[in-house]
Amino acid sequence: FLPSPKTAAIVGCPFRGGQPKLGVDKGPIHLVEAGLVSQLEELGWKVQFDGHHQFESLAAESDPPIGKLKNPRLVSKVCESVAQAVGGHAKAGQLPVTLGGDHSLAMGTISGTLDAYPDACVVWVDAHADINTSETTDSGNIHGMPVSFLMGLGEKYSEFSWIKPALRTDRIVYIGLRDIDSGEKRLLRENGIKAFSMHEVDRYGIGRVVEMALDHVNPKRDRPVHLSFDVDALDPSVAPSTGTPVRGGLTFREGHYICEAIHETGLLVALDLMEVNPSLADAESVRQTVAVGCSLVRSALGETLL
Ligand code: HAR
Ligand code: MN
Ligand code: MN
Ligand code: MN
Repeated sequence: FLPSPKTAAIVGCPFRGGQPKLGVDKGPIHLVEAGLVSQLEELGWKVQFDGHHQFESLAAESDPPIGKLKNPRLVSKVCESVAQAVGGHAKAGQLPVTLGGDHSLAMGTISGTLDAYPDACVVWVDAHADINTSETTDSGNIHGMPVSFLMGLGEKYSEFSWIKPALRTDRIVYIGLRDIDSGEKRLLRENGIKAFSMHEVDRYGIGRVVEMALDHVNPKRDRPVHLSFDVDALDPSVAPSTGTPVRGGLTFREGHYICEAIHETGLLVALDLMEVNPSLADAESVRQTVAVGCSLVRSALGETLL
């Protein structure tokens, strides 16, 4: 799908409004400072990076909760601007690499991808399903809800009316899940959404899981793929610096294998790397998490072991 020279556009999104913890807005800064741009250039990519996006001007004067939704106006405006950035890069034939920031940003990134590639499918790698609606959420944190907004599940709010419910329930597949709220389990079941939890990773191994995941969303291997990777999919021993770590996660290799296998399809058109929080855990854990983040992006963009 991408013309050569292959160009990646780094979309740095220092944003934390979809959840309450400080620091996740610093994730993209650390990833770029660790040398991500030159690492991708060494893989042969042209890399466009015109600085991190600035969202301050989008802050609403007052942003009280709407129902249970926290920071709704800010999250909506930020994601709308991210959708335009990602969609613009994708339409220009570039591969947007969005660095978060919290995972509410995926409302923007996936909207942008589907605007440029309406038949794209999504591989969502995460400990969490992020499919709560404003009705099912306990926390009110919108980073736990982007998938429901993209699908048009749950109540509609005029503040989010820019989002087209463009994501079909059969065009997303999850890998790595292990912390799903009961309301989310029901939404997954009722909508027939395919998910490979850590149980399936244990049972089948990551190789077969990725193959089965792609068989579900992309049986003929002809649809563009958007990979949305929440770093908390990895085990906390591998990626400790993240806001909602959950034990029992993907190993270093399992995480990288997913990225490598998706690269091998030749179908990747957009990538998110989300929820790196350099304010959580000690300096060595932060260094380790940022390094793993960079290395996942390199794998998705073609770095091989041999
Ligand atoms: N399910 C919980 C909620 O909705 C927690 C999910 C948020 N954590 C994430 N997203 N990092 O993947 O609040
Ligand atoms: Mn840009
Ligand atoms: Mn997530
Ligand atoms: Mn998560």
